Amino acid sequence: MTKTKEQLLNVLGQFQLAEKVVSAEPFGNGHINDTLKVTNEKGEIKYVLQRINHLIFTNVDMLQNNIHTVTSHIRKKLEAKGENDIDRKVLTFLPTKEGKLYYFDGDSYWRVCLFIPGSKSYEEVTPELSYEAGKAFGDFQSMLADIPEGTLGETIPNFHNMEFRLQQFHDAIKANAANRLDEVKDIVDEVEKRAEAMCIQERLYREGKLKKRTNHCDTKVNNMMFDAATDKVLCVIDLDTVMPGFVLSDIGDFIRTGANTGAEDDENPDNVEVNLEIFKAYTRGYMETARSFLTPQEIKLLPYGGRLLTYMQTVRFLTDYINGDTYYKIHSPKHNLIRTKAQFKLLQSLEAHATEMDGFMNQWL
Ligand code: GN1
Ligand code: MG
Repeated sequence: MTKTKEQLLNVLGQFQLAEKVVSAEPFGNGHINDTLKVTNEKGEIKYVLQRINHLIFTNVDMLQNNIHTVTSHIRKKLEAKGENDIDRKVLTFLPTKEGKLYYFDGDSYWRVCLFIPGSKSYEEVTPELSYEAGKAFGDFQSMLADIPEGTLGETIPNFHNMEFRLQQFHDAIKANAANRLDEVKDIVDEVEKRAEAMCIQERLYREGKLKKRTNHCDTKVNNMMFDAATDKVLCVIDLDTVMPGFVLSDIGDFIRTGANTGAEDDENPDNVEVNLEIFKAYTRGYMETARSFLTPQEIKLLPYGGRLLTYMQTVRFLTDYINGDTYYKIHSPKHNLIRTKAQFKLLQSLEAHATEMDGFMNQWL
């Protein structure tokens, strides 16, 4: 339900804000939650207001508790390192006047965090930004590596579990709810061909050869804030999917989103190729900060992570198309199919460069 300005200001009035705010306007371009920038009377952005998509994040209590645990943990680490400017290096969520981590207005769940002054975000990646992003996401994982098992919940159960995503895909095919199966037959076959090879992590986990770690699980370049003056990463944002899972998520999703010469939903698959410079720069940065906790087996698998997450996203977009577009926000009737084809083209390009990308890891083995 769209909210009027008065309703939004009323929601904001429920939180412990330090200053008067006058407007809340759409901000960024996430596919899941609604994000608004909140300005004061001088027109300065002071806060970020988000309406949580509770059809997707069904356990809002768990979600907000996870985020509270993660941000407090990082804050303590930064304090212990003697860092300054900590409010710009970790998100600060504001409690409601009743001291809760979110506000429920009868139909929507809301939360507010401080906007980080002097920061900017990027939608496009250069090798320099990619290296900085790799260091930052590796550092993020490394700071969270000592959160005891069982502390964080899975805010979306089995979020990056490939076997589970294939199960959902097969359920969608069986139901054929939108009658679209004929149209996507060829790409369904391509997905099936690769299914077994893409479930390595789940198998290794069952055999006790791979452990779960705390991952960000949405490592797009636009999920970090850069210092506008220095282009160094200040802070990792979009913490909804920080949860226990398999380690390849956080390199894989960056390769998928950052190391693509085209767009995630490029209408012309010819535009879509892997950009190896971006991959190498991210990997170098990531290895600088993540090496200390990675096992040799995980290091070896990192480029496979790019193939896996691209395959997973192909499966997720295709499943949503087959289901009749019930999950992702779409901007045109065939948007999910266009996304599927663009992701599949990226997967083919990653497969064509697999030997070179896998070989790049030898320097750390
Ligand atoms: C969603 O919210 P956003 O747009 O950053 C999705 C990711 C997908 C991505 C595809 C909770 O992320 O998993 O990779 O779209 N988030 C959720 O662009 O499903
Ligand atoms: Mg996001």
